[in-house]
Amino acid sequence: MTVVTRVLVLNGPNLNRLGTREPEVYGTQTLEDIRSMLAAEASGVDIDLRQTNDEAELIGWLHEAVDARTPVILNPAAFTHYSYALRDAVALVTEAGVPVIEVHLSNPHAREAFRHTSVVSGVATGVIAGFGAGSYRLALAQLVRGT
Ligand code: CA2
Repeated sequence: MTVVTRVLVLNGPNLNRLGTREPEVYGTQTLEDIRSMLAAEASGVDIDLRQTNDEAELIGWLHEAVDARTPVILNPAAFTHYSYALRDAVALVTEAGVPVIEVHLSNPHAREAFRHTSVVSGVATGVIAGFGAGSYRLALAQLVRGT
């Protein structure tokens, strides 16, 4: 069994605004709150949480993950629904045997029709959605403990 010492927690567009609006959909926690919660739960695991509004930067981080064989928790935000470039980058990582767990704060299937499609899910290792910041916690537990 591989011991996980570092996890990349990658977040897509607009998630830097988390905690500032639509708390009924996304909760009140900021990304920094989520980072500290994950770090507190997994001592000995380096939680490298990043956010970008730039598709190319997000893809570059996935290339970094495959090169370093670092497991990934990914909230692709709106890229989820249409970015084939992001899908291809996720496939590069998972096909190399490095896990990528797709997470969502909300449950996209309970929302507008355009959110019902994820072009990423088919190449992700797994998907966790609808539990607010808990989606990230569940993903981390799976990566670190396999539970
Ligand atoms: O539920 C999720 O985590 C989403 O990935 C969030 C995306 C949305 O496009 C996906 O369908 C589902 C939206 C991220 C925008 O985040 C904000 C949060 C609070 C305030 C403003 C933006």
